Amino acid sequence: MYKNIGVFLTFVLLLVGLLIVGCAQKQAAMTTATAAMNPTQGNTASGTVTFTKEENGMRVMAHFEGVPPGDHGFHIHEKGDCSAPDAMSAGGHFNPTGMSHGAPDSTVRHVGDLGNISADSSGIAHKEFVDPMLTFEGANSILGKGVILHADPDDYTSQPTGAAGGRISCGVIEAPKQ
Ligand SMILES: [Cu+2]
Ligand SMILES: [Zn+2]
Repeated sequence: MYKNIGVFLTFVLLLVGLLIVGCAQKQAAMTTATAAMNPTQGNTASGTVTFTKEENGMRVMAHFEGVPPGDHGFHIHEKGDCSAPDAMSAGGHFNPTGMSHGAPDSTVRHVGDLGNISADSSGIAHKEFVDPMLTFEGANSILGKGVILHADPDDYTSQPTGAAGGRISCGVIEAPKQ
């Protein structure tokens, strides 16, 4: 009898161990996601935005072409839906914490407020930075959300959008296919 309990306990411990290893592998796999950005109707801005989890936040690498020269508001929006010709289907700024709109380096901001991206005279826009608020887990998870590049600069002040104007490019944040 005593011997059987020993065997049983060993078996249970083995199962628990396997579960822990399995969960850890799932967590480790979720370190990167990508949004393929397509122009909205009447626009030409296309590109790729890659999100990579780091110790102090999320590294964001954005690359666009076909962008009118100058600054353009750049946000994560609440819906991963680019189906409308003007991308209004992506909804408002991603704001799970119920804050006001602001600059990316402000403590008062939407989680989705990623500031501006500047395009050069040939229409190329590139920006790489680490954002402390973005995550792939919990209520603040950006997975499945939309990414929008706007026609105008984000002034970091006007509510609730930063007065960034129309939406010239839209994409959905997706985990890589396994
Ligand atoms: Cu926006
Ligand atoms: Zn905002």
